[in-house]
Amino acid sequence: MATLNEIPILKLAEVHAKPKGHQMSYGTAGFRGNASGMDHVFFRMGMLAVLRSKLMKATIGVMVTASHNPEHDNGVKLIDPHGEMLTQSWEELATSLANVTNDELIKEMKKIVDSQNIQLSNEASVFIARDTRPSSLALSQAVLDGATALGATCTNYGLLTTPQLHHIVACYNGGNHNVNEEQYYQHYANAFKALLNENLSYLTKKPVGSSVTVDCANGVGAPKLVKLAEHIGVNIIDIVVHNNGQSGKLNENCGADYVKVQQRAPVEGLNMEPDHRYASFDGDADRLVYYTLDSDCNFVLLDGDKIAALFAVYIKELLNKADINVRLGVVQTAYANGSSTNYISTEENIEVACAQTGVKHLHKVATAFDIGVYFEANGHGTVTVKDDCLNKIRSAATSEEKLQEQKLAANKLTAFLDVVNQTVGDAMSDLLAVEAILQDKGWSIRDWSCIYTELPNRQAKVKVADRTVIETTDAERKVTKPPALQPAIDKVVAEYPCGRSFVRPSGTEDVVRVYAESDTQENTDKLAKRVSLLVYELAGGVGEKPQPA
Ligand code: G16
Repeated sequence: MATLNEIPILKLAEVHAKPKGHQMSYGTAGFRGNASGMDHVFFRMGMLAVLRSKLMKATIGVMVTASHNPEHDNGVKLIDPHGEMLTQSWEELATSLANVTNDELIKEMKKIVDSQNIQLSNEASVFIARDTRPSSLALSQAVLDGATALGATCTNYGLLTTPQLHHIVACYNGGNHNVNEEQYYQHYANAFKALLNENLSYLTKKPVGSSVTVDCANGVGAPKLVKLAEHIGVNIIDIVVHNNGQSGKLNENCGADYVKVQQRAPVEGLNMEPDHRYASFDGDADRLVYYTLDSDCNFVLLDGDKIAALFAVYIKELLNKADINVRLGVVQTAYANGSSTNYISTEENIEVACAQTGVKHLHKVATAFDIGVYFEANGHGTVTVKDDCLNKIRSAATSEEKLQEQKLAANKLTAFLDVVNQTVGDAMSDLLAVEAILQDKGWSIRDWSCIYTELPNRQAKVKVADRTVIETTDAERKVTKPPALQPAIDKVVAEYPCGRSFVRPSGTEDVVRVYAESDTQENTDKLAKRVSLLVYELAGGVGEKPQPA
């Protein structure tokens, strides 16, 4: 029976030694924190990926990125065989492995091998990629060291967006062993062109407007989006890349998180014009938000909620046209604007479910629907389709029992679903899907933004000594600990018309997040400030005290 090859593991573990007392836990999307002092975590996650690969008899992905976090942070996301996030039952194993001392490392690994009944003689394969952070190159080397210490075959893809690595892992495990970055571009470019040319008569229709300007957060999305656009062709899509990393810092005053949370455009040089389409990616290009200026030059944000509404209604219309009866649903989180939930569920009569923050949670709920559209308000999301549902749509496209118009709608829906990266939220593929829908509907960004009007909303962050003192329930909409906090929040919320507010500890940053919405922006800002103050006072706030508005 094969055993762990302890000597090379321990030698490399010395090189990637754990700083004394350093503790981390697997958060909303893997480990995240200040890059310095995290080297051992990456080394150990390389080893964990090998164990998972041996267990699943499949390739596992390891992405080195801290996504929307500041440039000095870094993080690691593990990708399971079908391109989904690491299964939750392994998050605890990851946390334990990251936190043991070097002396306990072998014992901990043996514990995982025994508890999961892993056959160490099985082959292992690990795919690795990284974002553009200055620390990412060295930290991806730590992952490689960990994976090779356990004898895995490793493929290092260098710079990729997170969704590109998800796509490559899923395709490879699905049997396409020629998959690579180039195949990603070919796949999405061809799918987009097929949707436009064959289904939307693009060449005979007027394009929806000018170019789309994309702020790539000075991250890895910039060079990758340029490549995707080249594969599609400038005569078909005109993408202007902004914040391409040549000068500014990653995610600093730009990117999807900045735009969503600050509700304003990136600081540097966009020179926005009314009704032009603008979009922002985050640091690893798995989030997308759109925005524009209205005719009075007010900033108008079209966030993940609006993308979800656009996708869901478009899919519903095509299902109706094709006379296909399947269960379509939208999955949101507590951050979803109340108006979006009302529009999708009441006005459009589409089922809506609420999940905990983190795409891993939304993805799971979405797959319970035949077609599940899931988006976090921050722009992270995609569409999932059950295999038998996809087959039903495909066969409707050629069925002799269907009318020509119904077949065309089914064909268009098949083509649309091909543009979407079903493994995970993907800013590039979501951008193509949005552009295609607007094209098909002949809609401007203003038409899209008018489908419903958001309730004014505000997000804030509060620093506390230990954010784990806050515990939540009901998809994070209610606080259970500290016990005095929820009644205090309820009391304040009741003072504001259409008021809603919740707080939750972040799983990617060392802060407590506060969300508030109500009838006016002024009231919303007051509500957010008052709830922030409650968190500060009742959950051990540190540093600057939030001041009432
Ligand atoms: C990650 C997760 C998202 C989550 C976000 C913020 O995004 O993938 O699902 O919404 O973190 O999480 P939290 O509020 O717990 O900090 P990303 O784009 O940073 O990977």
